[in-house]
Amino acid sequence: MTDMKNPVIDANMVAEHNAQQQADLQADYDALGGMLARRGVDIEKLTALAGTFAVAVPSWGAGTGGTRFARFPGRGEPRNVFEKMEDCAVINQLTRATPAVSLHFPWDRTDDPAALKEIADGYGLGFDAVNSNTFQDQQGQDHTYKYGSLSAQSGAARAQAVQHNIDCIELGQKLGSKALTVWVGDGANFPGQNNLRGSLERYLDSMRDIYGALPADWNVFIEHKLFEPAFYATVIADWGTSFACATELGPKAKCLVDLGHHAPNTNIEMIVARLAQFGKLGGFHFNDSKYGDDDLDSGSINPFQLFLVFNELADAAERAKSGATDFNPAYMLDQSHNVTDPIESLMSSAVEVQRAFVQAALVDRNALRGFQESNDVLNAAQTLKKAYRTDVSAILAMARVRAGGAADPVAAYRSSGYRDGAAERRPAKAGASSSGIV
Ligand code: RM4
Ligand code: MN
Ligand code: MN
Repeated sequence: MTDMKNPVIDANMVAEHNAQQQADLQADYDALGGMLARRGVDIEKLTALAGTFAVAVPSWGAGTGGTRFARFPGRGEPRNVFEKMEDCAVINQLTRATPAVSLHFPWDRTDDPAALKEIADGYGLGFDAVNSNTFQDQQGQDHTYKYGSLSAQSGAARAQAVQHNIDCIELGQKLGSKALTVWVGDGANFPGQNNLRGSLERYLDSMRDIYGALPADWNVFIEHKLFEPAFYATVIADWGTSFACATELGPKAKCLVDLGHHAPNTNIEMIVARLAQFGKLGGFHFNDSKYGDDDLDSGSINPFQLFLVFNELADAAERAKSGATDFNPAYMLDQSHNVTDPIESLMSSAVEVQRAFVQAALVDRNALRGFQESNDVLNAAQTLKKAYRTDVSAILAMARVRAGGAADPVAAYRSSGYRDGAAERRPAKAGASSSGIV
């Protein structure tokens, strides 16, 4: 983990917070350690593993989101990418699980990438995948995306969208990113609006141009989403289309799974297993959802699903290890916060994803294989449940404290008064929507 030259929250304050929690944490940790030892599990190994976990924070998550109806701005919201980085630094300082930021252009565009990189370095932050945005028109652009971008009928709109993605790659290169994530809202709202096959052919042509501009050590992640803003037929609606496109494009193209981008009840862990099996799992946008692309905090609705996703990831990692192959999907959050403090929500989500990662490591894989081979269905299911039901909170807290983070990140954040300070330093700009999705 990169270290923090410029901590945003006073390090003594974090140490004091941890000192207050120390006795309780140690007692919980020892009790859990004893229980795990009886199962033949060494708690120290799990704590060390927890310390290796990292998930990138979406810059856009630092602002308040909004819905189709309204946006209620929060206090002290970041007004530019530098302020977003400051908030992201707080998240990583306290959780020690979010050492990289995923930027979104042009929302985060800067004319001075060197300055941005320097600030990030000071906070000990790196940059994960950069995201392009051709789902809304930008000020001063020549051609509208109203009827699509990479798949638009208009060749000029397509060329403009391709160029924007190439600009994102160039900016990302200056910042040290190694991947571009492409999500397009392209699609149709009415039957007959688009030729379904023609749209995908145009999309692929555009993506070939973007793929051709990728540096040798870069990947492009294709993000699928069932619907919205296109309500009848979305061009990249599902993992099958994403997989077909990634395969067409070549080895540097992979699929990105955003947990909220599927029909309710979809077996997302199976999609993960399929993509991993065929070497096309590029990464994740973690969040949670009840109905659609709700962008709720990770683990807030269906933590068991998150665990089952990580169970597949642990299985894939084990297979990769024994086959001496690489398996390294990118982990990112993608959330929108309407009623909570974004910093608190992002910290909680990072911890929930880390929790699922550690719980998945607790699955007794040999036992599971045995129950599967002997068709002992009940015990196979119970093997997963046993890991999922284990409260690993003390492991996560201990890993944080040992890495210099906070035993309880939300409590430490609240007592730091960071939000009050931000509200003073960052008065809202009249009429500006600042950050957030709407
Ligand atoms: C989309 C998708 C993208 C994100 C935008 C803001 O639904 O999830 O990943 O960049 O929202
Ligand atoms: Mn997403
Ligand atoms: Mn989304």
